[in-house]
Amino acid sequence: MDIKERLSTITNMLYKKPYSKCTAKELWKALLKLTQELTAEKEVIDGYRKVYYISAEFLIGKLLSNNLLNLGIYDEADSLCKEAGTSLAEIEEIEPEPSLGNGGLGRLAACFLDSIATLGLPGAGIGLNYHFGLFHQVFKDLKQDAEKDVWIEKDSWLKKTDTEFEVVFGDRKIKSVMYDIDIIGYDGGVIKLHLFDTPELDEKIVKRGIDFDKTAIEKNITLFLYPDDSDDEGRLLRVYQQYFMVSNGARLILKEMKEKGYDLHELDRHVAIQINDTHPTMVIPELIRILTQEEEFTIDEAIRVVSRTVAYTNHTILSEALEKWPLEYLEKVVPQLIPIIKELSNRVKAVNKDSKIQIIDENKLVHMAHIDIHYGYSVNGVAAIHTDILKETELNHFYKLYPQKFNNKTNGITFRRWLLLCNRPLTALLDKTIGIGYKKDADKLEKLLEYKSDKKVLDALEQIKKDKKAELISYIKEKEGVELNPDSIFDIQIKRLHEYKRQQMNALYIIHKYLEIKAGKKPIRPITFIFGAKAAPAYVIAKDIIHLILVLQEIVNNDPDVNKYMTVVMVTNYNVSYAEKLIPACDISEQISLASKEASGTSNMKFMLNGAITLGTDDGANVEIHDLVGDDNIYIFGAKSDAVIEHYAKADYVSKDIYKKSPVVKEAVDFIVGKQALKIGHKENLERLYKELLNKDWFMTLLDLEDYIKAKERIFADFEDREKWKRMMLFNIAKAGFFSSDRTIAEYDRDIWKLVK
Ligand code: 26Q
Repeated sequence: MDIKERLSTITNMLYKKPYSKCTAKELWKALLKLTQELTAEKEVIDGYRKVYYISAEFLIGKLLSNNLLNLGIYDEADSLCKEAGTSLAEIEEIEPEPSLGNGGLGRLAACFLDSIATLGLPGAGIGLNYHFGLFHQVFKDLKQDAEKDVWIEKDSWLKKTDTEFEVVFGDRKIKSVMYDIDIIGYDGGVIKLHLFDTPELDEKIVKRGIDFDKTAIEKNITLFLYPDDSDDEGRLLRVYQQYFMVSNGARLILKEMKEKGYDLHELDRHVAIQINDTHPTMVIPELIRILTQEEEFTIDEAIRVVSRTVAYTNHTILSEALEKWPLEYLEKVVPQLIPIIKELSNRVKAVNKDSKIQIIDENKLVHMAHIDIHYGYSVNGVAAIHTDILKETELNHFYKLYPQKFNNKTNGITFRRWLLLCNRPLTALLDKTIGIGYKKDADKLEKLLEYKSDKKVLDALEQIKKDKKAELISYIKEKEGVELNPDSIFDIQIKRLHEYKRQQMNALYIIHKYLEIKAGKKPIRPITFIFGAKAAPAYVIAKDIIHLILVLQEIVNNDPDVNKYMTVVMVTNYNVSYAEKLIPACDISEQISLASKEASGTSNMKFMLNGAITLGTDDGANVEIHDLVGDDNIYIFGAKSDAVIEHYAKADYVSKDIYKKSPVVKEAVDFIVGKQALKIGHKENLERLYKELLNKDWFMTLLDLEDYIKAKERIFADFEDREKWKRMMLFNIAKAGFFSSDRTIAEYDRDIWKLVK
C-alpha cells in the first residue's frame, strides 16, 4: 500500500473523510499516526554490543518533518498536504516542540541519536520526561519572565511502555514508568529514546510561572528540567532527578542484558554507557550497588566490570558548572550509595593522596567528574582546543595519571535537520551541483570547491540567502512585531545567555554603532542585530544582559535618526524550531566567547553549513573551522586562550584600567547607565550590569571590545565586496563536512564504543 492510500485509510478512520478534506490539525494527527505505523514496521537496531547514551537532556526538536525525511517520504507527504490546501511547513507550526534540554549539550545528544540510528549502530538514549520541560520565555516590562512549557499533548511521539520500576530513595520510594520516542535514522534503522517518568506526578502543584513545592518529590520529580545556575533550594531536587534517571537506566540495562541471556560478569563486552557530562555520574555507584547487593558480585568484580563499561564526556571547563554535591545531600537522597561512594573514594586515597584528584574533598563535597575519571574507561572533550585545555590545565592531574583514557571527539551536527530540512533550497542547489553523495558522506561537500568561480552557483547561493531572509522577516514580523530590512546584513547571536558567551560585548558594539550613527557616521548598509537566548531564572546578571538588549531594541528601533541604518531584535523563546529559521537567513555568525571558555559550540557549525561567515574568537570549534577554511574565510579577533589562561593564573586583569584608557570603551559602557537607557530601563538592572563590567568583568569583555569593533567594521566592509563574500559562503559550506555528527559518532564508535565487530 502506498503512502497516499495509507493516509486515506487513517483519515477515513479518524475523521470519516479523505485526507484532501482535512484541516492542518487533522493532518498533523494523521501523519503522526502514519509515521508511527511505518516505524513500527521497521526493525529496531540490535547487536552483540550496544551503547546507552545517558543524558539529563535530549533537545530533539520537532519530529514530524524530520521523521518523514528520514523515512524518505517527505516530498510525497508534502504534496498530499498541499492537496488539502496546507503544507508540512504549516503543519509544523502546530506540532509542539519537546522541551527536553537547555542548549548545546542537549542538542548534541539529539544529533548523536540521529547519527547512531543513521549509521545503523545498536544504541539507545536514556533520560527523563520533563512534563513542562525547560521554561517558556516571555518578555514583560523589558525583562525575561518564565512560564511552564506545556509541550505534551494527547497525541504525541511519546509511547508508554510496560516497563516499570520502583526507585528507592532515603526517605521515599517512587514508582517509575518508561516512555519511548522512536528515533528514525536517515535511510536507516530505528533506535529508542527511553524517557522515564512517574505515575505519581502532580502537574497541579505548579502555581504561578514555574513555582512549585520543591519538597513534594514524587509529585514534582519530572515536572521541569532544572535550568543551570539555579537556586540552592532546587539543587536537592536535581539530585533526586539524577538518581531517578540513573537508577531506572541501570535497571533497564541489566534487564536487557538478562533478557538476551548474557552473563552480567560480561557487562563490559555487551554494553558501553556514555555519560553526557556529570549529570548521570551516579550510574557508576548505582550499578556497583546493584551488582554487589543483588547479583552476588564481589566489590572488586563489580568495580572492575563497571569501570570498563562507563565512558565520560566533559562539556565545560567552567568550575562553577562542574558538579560537586555536598555529601549530606547524597546521604539524604541516596544513603544506599554512600558506602559505595566512600569505598570508591578510599580506594583512590589509598594509592594517591594528591588533594586535587580526591572524590570526596576536605569540605565533604563529592566531585562527580572525579568519580567518572577514576572509574570510567574513557574521558573525552568536545573540540580539539577543549581537550587540550583539559589535558594541560583543568584535568592535568588526571591526565598524568591516566593518559590513555583521554581523547578528543570534536562535536558534530546532523545534516538532516541542519541542512536537508531547514534549508531545502540550498539542498536542492547542492543536489544539482555536486550530486547527492554528500548526504551519506558529508566530506563530499568539498566538491563544491570546484564551483568557486562559477557565477551561476555563486549567484544561486546569494539568492537562497535572500529568500531565507525574506521568510525569516515575515516570521519575525508575525511573532515579534518587528519589521526587518531585507537589504540589511543579518548579524545573529543565538545561544544560552551566559557571561562567558559575551552577549554583553555584542550589546556594547550596538551602543557604539548607535552613537556613531547619532554622530553622523552612517554605515554603508543597514545592519540587523538578532539575538535569541534564555537565561537561567536564577542567573541575575544574565537576566540583566537580556534587559539591556531589550532596552537597546527599544532605543534603536524607535529612533528615527538611526532606525534606517540599524535594527535590534531579541526573539522570544528561542528554541530548536526558531534556530531552524534563523540559521539559514544569517550572514554573520557571532561566536564571541572568551577564548578557552566555550568547550566547542555547535551553532557555529550550523551557521557555516548554511553559508554564514563566522566572526569569532579562537575558541572551541571555531579553531577547527578556522583551520579548515583558512584565514581568508573567517574573521578571528580577540585574546588567544593562552593569554586568557595566563590572565587568570596571574589574576592581573583589571577591566577598569581598560575603561579608563579607551574612550571608545568608556563611552559604550557609560551608555548603560546614561539618561537615555535609564529613561526606558530599570536602574537596578542596568546599574548592576554596569558595576559588574567595571569592577569584575570576569569574562574579560572590555579586554576584547576594541578588537571586536575593528573586526566588525572589517566584516561589514567586506560584505560589500559581493564576489568575495559569495566565495566565502561557498568555501564555508564546502568545508563543513567535517562537522557532520556522522563523523563524530563514527569516531566515538571507533575509539570508545567499538560496536561494529
Ligand atoms: C550543573 C549543575 C547543576 C545544575 C545544572 C548544571 C548544568 C546543566 C546544563 C550544567 C551544564 C549544562 C549544560 C552544558 C552545555 O550545554 N554545555 C555545552 O555543550 C556543548 C556540547 O558539547 C558545547 O558545544 C558547548 O560549548 C557547551 O557549553
